[in-house]
Amino acid sequence: MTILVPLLGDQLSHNLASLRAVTPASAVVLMMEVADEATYVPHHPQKIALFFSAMRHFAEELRQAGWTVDYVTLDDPANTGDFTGEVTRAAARHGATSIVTVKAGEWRVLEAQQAWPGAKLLDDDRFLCSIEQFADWAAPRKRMVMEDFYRIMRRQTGLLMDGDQPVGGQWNYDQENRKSVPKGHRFTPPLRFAPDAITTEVMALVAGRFGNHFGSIDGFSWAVTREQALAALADFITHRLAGFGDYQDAMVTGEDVLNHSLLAPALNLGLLSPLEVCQAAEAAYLAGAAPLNAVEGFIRQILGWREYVRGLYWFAGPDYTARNHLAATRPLPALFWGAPTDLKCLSQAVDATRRNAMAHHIQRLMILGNFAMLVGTDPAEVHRWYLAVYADALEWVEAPNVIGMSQFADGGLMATKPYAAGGAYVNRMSNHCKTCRYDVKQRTGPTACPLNSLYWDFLARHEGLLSSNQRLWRMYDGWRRFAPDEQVRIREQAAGFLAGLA
Ligand code: FAD
Ligand code: DLZ
Repeated sequence: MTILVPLLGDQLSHNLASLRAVTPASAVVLMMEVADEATYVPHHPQKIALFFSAMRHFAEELRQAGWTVDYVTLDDPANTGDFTGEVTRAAARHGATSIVTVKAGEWRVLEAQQAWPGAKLLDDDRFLCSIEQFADWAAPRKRMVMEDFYRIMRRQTGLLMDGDQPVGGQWNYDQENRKSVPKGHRFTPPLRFAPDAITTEVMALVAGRFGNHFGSIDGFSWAVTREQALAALADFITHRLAGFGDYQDAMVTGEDVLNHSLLAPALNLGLLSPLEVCQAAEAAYLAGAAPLNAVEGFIRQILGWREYVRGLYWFAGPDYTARNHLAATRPLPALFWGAPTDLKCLSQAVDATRRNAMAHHIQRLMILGNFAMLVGTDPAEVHRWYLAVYADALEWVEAPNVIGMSQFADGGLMATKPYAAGGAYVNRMSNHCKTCRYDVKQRTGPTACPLNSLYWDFLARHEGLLSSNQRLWRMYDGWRRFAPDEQVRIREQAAGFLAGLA
């Protein structure tokens, strides 16, 4: 009697529910590199290499722990190229009498799993809030406010709690977390991992098969094992957590990481658990090694945002990625795939994405997402781009952030207003404008920062839909204060830029 245990690339956790449900003596663990997963969007080569290398390392660890692992490599001539084909082949190969697997993290793959004959699908219990708990919380609400959810999670886990009250007397210290970076400030670089023999082999495979995808394979230095991920966590806690809050929303020319943790890929692959990461940050606070604004801000990202977007993804249903509240239809501008742009903020964010398969949160939200929304890009195209280019991109976490938070395509399910900004915001939060060819103070004219006219044009274009939003009142008041001929000039300026984009 053999039980087949298919284990997916983002299920690399030794305490996975399916591994707990069977014994090494009765089961064969199936891991599969399949072309479908590498190409359903054109993933960044570093992302594919990260998944394949981490999967191969995890398979070795399982074998050392006594499991029988059937690992199908991408270049296996018999590889069918998709999960269902490989599960069918493996079931026959091993004479499997049943299939036990953990539910996939996205609708597309879950639907495939549901068609595997007789498969027992187990809940993925590596999150702090179950899908059912989130739905119970969300269903009766008119608005799903993340901050309300976060407080429940703080009480549930006891993280940064003093009895029933938040440590320090406040739930949220965000107002202390918007500092700009002083000139000459030096950030401690993150711990990187040189490719070992397994990673090197995978990088060659990926370069050969997917070298035409956007992104550079050179410089790959991601953690590919739990041991490395724990080292990256310890390094972040020791060297960068203390400054995480202060410069959380800052952007600096030539600085890819600042004080961000770079832990999202390890968390999303399952190499780290969200609770252990939060507990490590809390311990640093309790030991006096990091201030409360930093630790609370960091824990909120994981305990709050990460759990919230996962709950929202499943609550919103499989058609969430097709939402298009603002009826935007423009194809994704070529600059997202590396075509030259004179906008310094955009070129910095796209170049970091190309080199690292990574950009930090404010680049994703307020530079790339903001630009895509202002120019009226089809949100489905924006969604596919983000899913392709980031090492941490899995649909359950990417889609709410893109469709909901950054494109306002869900009509306000997630965000209370569109995250729209002109050049003034970028100038306040970064030093990019100082070396940009455009003048951030100008709205019109040949050297005016395009973000300014695009911002006002966006508001004007969507006045019917957005002007009743209380949180946009001040912006629309600003727009109406322009003289009519200035409004015309601004919109002509935006139209000129948009015509150039097309
Ligand atoms: P840090 O800044 O160090 O934050 C710590 C951790 O908090 C992250 O590792 C992550 O696990 C979690 N986190 C922070 N913000 C969020 C958030 N908004 N939603 C969920 N978790 C969060 N995150 C992904 O993991 N995968 C994605 O595909 C993804 N796509 C995004 C797309 C857009 C448009 C935006 C605005 C955000 C997206 N995020 C995504 C959230 C966030 O930008 C990344 O988690 C973060 O940049 C990863 O870098 P880091 O590990 O250094 O994060
Ligand atoms: C992202 C990814 C890639 C590129 N390749 C594979 C793969 O070949 N095999 C695999 O098991 N997982 C891969 N993944 C991660 C999956 O896309 C992810 O597990 C599903 O999206 C889960 O829903």
